[in-house]
Amino acid sequence: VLMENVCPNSCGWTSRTKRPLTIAVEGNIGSGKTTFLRNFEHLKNSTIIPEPVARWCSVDGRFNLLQKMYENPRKYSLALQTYVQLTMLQNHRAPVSTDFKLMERSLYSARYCFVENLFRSNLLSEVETIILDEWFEHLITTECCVVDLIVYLRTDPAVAMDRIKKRNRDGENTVSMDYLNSLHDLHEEWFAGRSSFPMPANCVVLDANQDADLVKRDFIEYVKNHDFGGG
Ligand code: DCP
Repeated sequence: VLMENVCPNSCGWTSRTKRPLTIAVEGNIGSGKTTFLRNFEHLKNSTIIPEPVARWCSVDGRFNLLQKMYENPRKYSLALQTYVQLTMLQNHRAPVSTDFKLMERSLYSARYCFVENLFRSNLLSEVETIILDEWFEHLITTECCVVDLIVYLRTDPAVAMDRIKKRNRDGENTVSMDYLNSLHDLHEEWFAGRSSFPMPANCVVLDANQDADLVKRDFIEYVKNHDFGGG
């Protein structure tokens, strides 16, 4: 009897189920990921996975963990990154019935950009980083965490800062230029293949300093020149 190759995480995919083509949208805080994803909401063959940030702001309906982390990063960075990893995993695992699945961020940028940045700035200790990393390495061995394409919305940190100020999210008033610059550098090194972290998928880099319409135009141009199947 042939055993069906069921995902050990019982996420609903089997070797007989077609995995959706999964696209993760990455970029600094304020690079316009949410706005970019809104462009595809009307497509019948695509599912947009809502960003988990709302959950980070309301853990158990009571704790704004994102705000707590910005107020006291030494105390709350591990808690936030643990929760980010859980909610991202849930997004990777979320089964969809469409050909395409578009996610805001992924487990990969959480580890390679955010956790790395907190570690380098001594806001996560070495042992905390090792534990997050062991979880991460374990999680990405499963098929549900496979990403096919990463869209990098590249922005100057100053442009990202302007957008963050305009939207005025609770807690983010303490985001500094230094913080944005270091996150930017980590994204840049990763996408340029200059970091020690691997790129888990093909990637496309878009100039996201531009207006949202032009970013969308550039992406559509990229898609036209590449075969993604499904139309
Ligand atoms: N964040 C974090 N650790 C992570 C991921 C995000 O501390 N691993 C924080 C940074 C922001 C908030 O969570 O304060 C949301 O960041 P995102 O970049 O994921 O989402 P944005 O809403 O800022 O994206 P955009 O403006 O591009 O739509």
